[in-house]
Amino acid sequence: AHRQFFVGGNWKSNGTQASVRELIEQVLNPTQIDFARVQVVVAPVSIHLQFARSLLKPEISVSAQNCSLTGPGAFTGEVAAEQIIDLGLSWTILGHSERRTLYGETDDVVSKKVNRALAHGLSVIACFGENLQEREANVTLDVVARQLAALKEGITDWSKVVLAYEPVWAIGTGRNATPEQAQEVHAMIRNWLGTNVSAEVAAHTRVIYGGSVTDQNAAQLIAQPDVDGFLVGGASLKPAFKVILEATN
Ligand code: G2H
Repeated sequence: AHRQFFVGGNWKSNGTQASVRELIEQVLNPTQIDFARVQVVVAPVSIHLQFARSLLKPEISVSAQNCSLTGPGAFTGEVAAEQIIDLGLSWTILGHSERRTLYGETDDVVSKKVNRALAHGLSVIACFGENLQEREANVTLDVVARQLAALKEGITDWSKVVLAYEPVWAIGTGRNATPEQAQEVHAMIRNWLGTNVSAEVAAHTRVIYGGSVTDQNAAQLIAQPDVDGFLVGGASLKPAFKVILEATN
């Protein structure tokens, strides 16, 4: 099955209005991208969402980095799916490992957030992956299967979900998974989808890799049959992002 590649830029809690403008005007907008081959989505901090949207060319989508488990109301500091939709945006990242480890989001919370985001019309980049201790204990595939099973509980429309496999030991560490390590887990994810969801979902769902993707390793990673793109953190804030985007051409 042909799957459109997907490259996400997760800007995390970085940037100023000036740096966001520079990145968009000097790196993102000028890069020649075949949008029929690759879908490109960037995720600025929430207070930069509209600003980024106003500067980016229309083919590049803008995503939130998180979305509330609750609706609009008395929930100080939270941004609800309805408010992301109201900005004219259609994506959110959910379950990033930094949300899980630093802000206590459990598999169950992430699954419920995914469910609520989909119910309100958002598409979701759903993140998961094992930590170093789990990899060293050789339980990676069990951990990923557990995380996928929890996500599945919340997913009502797989066509609106991109799965982002992000091994925690590779995040922001400069230690990326090798192409073989990524392919092994991505193939297992696709196999899991075939067994536990459907052959069609297994064939069509984009499974992207995140964790220290750079201009140096992007081409080798994307060459793997089950790697459908990337969620890029640090390198998505730099001119290197252009090279990563071009790796999908
Ligand atoms: C993983 C990734 C983006 P980085 O968190 O989601 O970040 O590329 O900096 O490891």
